[in-house]
Amino acid sequence: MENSEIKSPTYDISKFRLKRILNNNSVRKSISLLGTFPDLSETDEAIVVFEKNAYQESDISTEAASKESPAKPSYFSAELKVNTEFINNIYGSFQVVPSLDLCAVKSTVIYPATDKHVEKYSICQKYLIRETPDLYESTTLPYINESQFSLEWVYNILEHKKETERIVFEDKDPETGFILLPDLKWDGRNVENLYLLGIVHKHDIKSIRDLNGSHLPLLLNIRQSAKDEISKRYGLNPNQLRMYFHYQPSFYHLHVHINPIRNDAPGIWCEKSHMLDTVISNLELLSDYYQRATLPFVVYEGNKLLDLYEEKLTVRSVAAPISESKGREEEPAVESAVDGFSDDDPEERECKRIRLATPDPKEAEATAQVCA
Ligand code: M7G
Repeated sequence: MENSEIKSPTYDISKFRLKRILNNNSVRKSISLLGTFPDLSETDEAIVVFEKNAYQESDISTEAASKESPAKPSYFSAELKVNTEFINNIYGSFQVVPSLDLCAVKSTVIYPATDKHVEKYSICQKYLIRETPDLYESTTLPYINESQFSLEWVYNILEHKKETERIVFEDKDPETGFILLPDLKWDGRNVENLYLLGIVHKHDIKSIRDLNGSHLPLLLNIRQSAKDEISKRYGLNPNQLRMYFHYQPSFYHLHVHINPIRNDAPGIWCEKSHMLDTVISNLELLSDYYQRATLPFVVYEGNKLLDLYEEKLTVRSVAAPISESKGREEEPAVESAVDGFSDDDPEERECKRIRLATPDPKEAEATAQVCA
């Protein structure tokens, strides 16, 4: 929320009115919706995200309850409603509806949602930018300073105004301290898909780009203290944890993402994540590594930063049509790189480009690439 006056709006999720679907992810079993809460405002837009929860092992328990282990909700109970689709020989297909306790859907609401939120939750074309230190100073930094998500929720956590009861661990040292707590994305039920955030107390580190050798005590403290606490509290082996930063992050106040490596959490792709271990090692080798390095990052269609980069680099446009093999070279180029899409609607086209042309050799040297 851009408006710092807005503290905690109240809404009734059941009164949500859908305008359009922003993203329907069948792999993650999540759907992001844009709409309004008409009882509050006809104009303020809201985003509602529904995500089916992962299974907990206790959900499928078949053990009878005892004094030591009282009954927990399980699929295999008298409450299970079973609709048989077919049984053919040794194969059976069913739709089952478990007890109410097991039907919960994790829901996130952002209200009022800004255009930036709509962009973030929409499915869109993505591009890879290779950001040199100069490009960071001239293009990314001014953009971040002028247009970024509010950090109000972060300061609310650090100042113990919100989510206080969710804090898992805190080190209050102003230089090396941090707060460890569940990420908004974690359902909080299942250690299998545990997702914690380590938010630093220091206020002047926007992202890994600002990190230097003087921050090593902070980073080493986060690595050790978070591992110790997670091992103690959740029984997870510290060597099974993935600890990483995003570049670019959505929120420019340094925070570490932590989840188990056996779980493919959202946002762990190599084009977005920088392992805490690697960051520490880079800084140990070279104190100003992140002021000298070229850092790649992904930018989405619709983001103003992409337009700013487009003014300097060739990001969207590509020089030549696809030439799939040498044997096909005599075939006429049916489509130019820009026109090579069947959608007539230019807006649709922006978001649906699925073919990549081979860049001109000179362009291959350019500091931006188009990615699938
Ligand atoms: P990021 O790398 O800045 O952006 O991470 P990303 O969303 O592209 O990953 C910010 C992290 O903060 C994300 O994992 C969010 O799910 C999480 N997050 C965002 N908000 C608004 C909240 C919040 O209010 N509370 C908590 N606990 N986590 C949040």
